[in-house]
Amino acid sequence: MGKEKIKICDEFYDIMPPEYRELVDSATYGKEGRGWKDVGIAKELIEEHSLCAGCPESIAFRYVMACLPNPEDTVMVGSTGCTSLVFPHVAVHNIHSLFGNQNAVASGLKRALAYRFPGKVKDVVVLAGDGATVDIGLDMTLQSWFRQEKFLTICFDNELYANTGGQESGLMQKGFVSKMAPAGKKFDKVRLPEIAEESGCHYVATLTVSKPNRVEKAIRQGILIAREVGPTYIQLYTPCILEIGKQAMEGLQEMRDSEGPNERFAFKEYISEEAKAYLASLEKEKKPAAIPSQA
Ligand SMILES: Cc1ncc(C[n+]2csc(CCOP(=O)(O)OP(=O)(O)O)c2C)c(N)n1
Ligand code: SF4
Repeated sequence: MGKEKIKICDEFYDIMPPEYRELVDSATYGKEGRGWKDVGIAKELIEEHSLCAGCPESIAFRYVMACLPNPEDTVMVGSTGCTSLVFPHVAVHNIHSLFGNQNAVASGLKRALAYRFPGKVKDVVVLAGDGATVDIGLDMTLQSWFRQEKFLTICFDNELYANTGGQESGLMQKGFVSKMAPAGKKFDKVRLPEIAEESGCHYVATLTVSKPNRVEKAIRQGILIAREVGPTYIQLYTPCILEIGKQAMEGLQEMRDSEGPNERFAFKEYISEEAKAYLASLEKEKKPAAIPSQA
């Protein structure tokens, strides 16, 4: 949604619903310097959602939306799961793909956009749960990285299949017992960030969504590097508070507890040499889409 696309003509301005006028007047799209700080102010950054109350996926989604460097020319590709409940509320072009197929769909889409709009920046961002990314969609995820497809893959890692009641996923912790996996997970959490690095991703980050500055920087870097260099991957811990038995207000603390230096979501970042050189060139040119400096 761009400001030009939602502009209200002067003749109708006074009869438009106040909510719509507010949406248009306070829209951040097209503005320089937009970012996570706009969450809670701008309606297009997901005012309402149909996730469980307090689900960390909702704030993660808002940060992603607020941090897209080029929202009007971005297409998001989603997959079935709790994440897909938010897409109907998202003011960005988006495609719902068959469960697990998201990276295959994004590959074709990115190539088609490059062909159809030569010389224009069109970003593609995949956003899916761990079941879709690591289990059922792993083949499509890996093959897109092997082919060096130029888009960012974001995994909302809640360490299980939340939307279907809590089945075991490859990203579940060893020993964890969920409603639909009563025997407990028998092996360690699959190390997808390491696999992403070995599979040709040029930027890989693992983090929770407890620190918005850090999330913003990761999302921007992931998109800019994917645009020019090659595939990128971000794994965000968005705990399913329902499955781990937490209250709506306890998601943030759960993320803080899981990101200590020796915890499984300690902040980790990998940047390939090619991507480092590209980021340095952006910094030198001081491009408007530059990355925020605070980590
Ligand atoms: C092809 C296909 N297989 C299976 C399903 C059933 N299904 C719907 S949501 C879901 C789990 C999603 O888990 P995950 O990707 O981890 O996302 P979450 O709900 O945890 O955010 C499954 C297996 C489906 N809809 N389509
Ligand atoms: S089931 Fe879990 S992941 Fe899904 S919306 Fe509820 S809290 Fe969030």
